[in-house]
Amino acid sequence: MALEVAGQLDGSNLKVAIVVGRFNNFISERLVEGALDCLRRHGVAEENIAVHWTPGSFEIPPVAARLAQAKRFDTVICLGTVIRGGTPHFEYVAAEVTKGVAQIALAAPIPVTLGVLTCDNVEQAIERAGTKGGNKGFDAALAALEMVSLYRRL
Ligand code: INI
Repeated sequence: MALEVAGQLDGSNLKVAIVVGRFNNFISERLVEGALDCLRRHGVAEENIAVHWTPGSFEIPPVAARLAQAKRFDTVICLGTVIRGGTPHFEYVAAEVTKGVAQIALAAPIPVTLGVLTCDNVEQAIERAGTKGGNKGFDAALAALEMVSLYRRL
């Protein structure tokens, strides 16, 4: 019988940092609500959750990097909303935030998860922020809880 190693979803006693870009606030706030809903429902205490707001998604990685090294949290959840506009700006912001969070996640001693939407239009973003596509903030929080548990079993 092979050894199977997988994480559990128990948030009690965990300290959780959320980093969220304020840009496209209407959507990003829904992602935060989804993440908070997930954390509360899995036993994370209100006083153990800290939400950090950045101006936009581009600024998420430097804040997440500091939080991931701060030894004050068990996991960092990155949330933001990047929506394509009429210029290539979207491509740069989307690439930097996803690449940046991935690099931090590889180097950090704690799990760092990605709930940053990269959408072609507002409708796609709404779909993923609490309507028919679920809530990617909730999903990123759930992944964070599972990864904390998994790291402790490695
Ligand atoms: N930031 C976002 O979070 N989403 C976007 O869609 C976006 N667009 O498309 O411009 C965006 N830009 C701001 C960027 O994240 C920085 O805050 C800004 O460039 C200042 O450094």
